[in-house]
Amino acid sequence: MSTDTPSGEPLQERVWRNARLACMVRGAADIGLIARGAILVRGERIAFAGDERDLPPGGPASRESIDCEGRLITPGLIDCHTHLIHAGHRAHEFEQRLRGVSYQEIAETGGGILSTVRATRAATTAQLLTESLPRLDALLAEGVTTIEVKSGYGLELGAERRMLEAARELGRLRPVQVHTTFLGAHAVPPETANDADGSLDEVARNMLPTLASEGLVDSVDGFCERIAFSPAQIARVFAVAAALGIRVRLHADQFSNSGGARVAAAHAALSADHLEFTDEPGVVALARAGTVAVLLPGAFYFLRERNPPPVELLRRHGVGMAVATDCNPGTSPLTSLLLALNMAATQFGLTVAECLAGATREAARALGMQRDIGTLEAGKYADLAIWNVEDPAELVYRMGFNPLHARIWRGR
Ligand code: DI6
Ligand code: FE
Repeated sequence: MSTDTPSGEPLQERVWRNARLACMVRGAADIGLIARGAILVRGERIAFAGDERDLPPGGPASRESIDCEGRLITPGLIDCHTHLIHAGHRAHEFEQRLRGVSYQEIAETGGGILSTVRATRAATTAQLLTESLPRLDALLAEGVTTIEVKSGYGLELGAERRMLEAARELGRLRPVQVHTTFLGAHAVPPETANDADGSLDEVARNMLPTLASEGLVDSVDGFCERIAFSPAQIARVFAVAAALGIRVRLHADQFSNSGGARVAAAHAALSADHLEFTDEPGVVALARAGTVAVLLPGAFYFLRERNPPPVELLRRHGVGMAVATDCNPGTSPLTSLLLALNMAATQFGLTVAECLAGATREAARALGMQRDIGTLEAGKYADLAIWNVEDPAELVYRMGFNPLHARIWRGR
């Protein structure tokens, strides 16, 4: 790793010392805790993370030292599944569901996703940013340093483009890494009525190649469900993504065992998300493909679901588990990743170590970004979250409390 800038100036060095480090390295015991650790950062990347006694000496006289006073440092948190960019809200549908109307009934009578599509299509990019920035700021306040943001409420080229451009703009307006995901296969748009295949043609043959050519697409997603698209229809979109060299992920088996996990695995998806109804063959397929299971307890909780994802099978077959907010106006209006971790523990039975890995190391893998983020290791970006907690378990245990002391993104 270079120690100088292109002009030959020594890179800025900072060391965070007198800290407990949750390194989150795969294979380490529990969370890889180092009791008295230090992190040396050179420029934007970690040069050393480990026991303070092993800290490389020397460095430029300008090396800045920060005494963490024994605080806990984790990798910056990663929210690997959000629909953060959208206009409007669906509080009225929330009240309908409290009166017993199901999510599926609302979707099948023109509400649900299509309600947010109408609001999002009517919004300018500036309006999308005005509505979305407060949600992003809430996540950043809890130590999130990388976020995935999906399209999927435009369902036509111009509006899908505005969503992805707004997502990219978030990363210019705030110190955060934004991973954009094209979700044109989210629902059948109103103008094509019930012609799912026709709308898929527009998604696969026009929207995806066009938006990918504009540099707006980091990965591709779809909603594989009876009220959305079939595995065969999803496979058509994924074939175009593969031809473009773009990785995929999938909303899979959320409300039924509709073959989502298997079609995700068959296309070497980075992640398969929700998975409440995935069966053991589906879990085995995910394990063989190295696909990460992204668990979304906010939607499970908010929809008052009763059938949790097969966590024990995922563990048994060695499928990595990430946890995310699924921040969206219909099934998970949640802007707290810490609360999502609490829900993953209380609703799905994940351990504290699994929850913390789920918002760091495994979330990085779900985004295909594990080379750069997700653990405290030399070579990774210096994305850090420094916490006022005595026990790391407090990060999962509390509900609605934010113990963040400081958030560091790319060393600053
Ligand atoms: N599953 C979900 O939970 C979200 N999208 C999806 O495919 C819900 C999106 C919405 O209801 O607005
Ligand atoms: Fe989602």
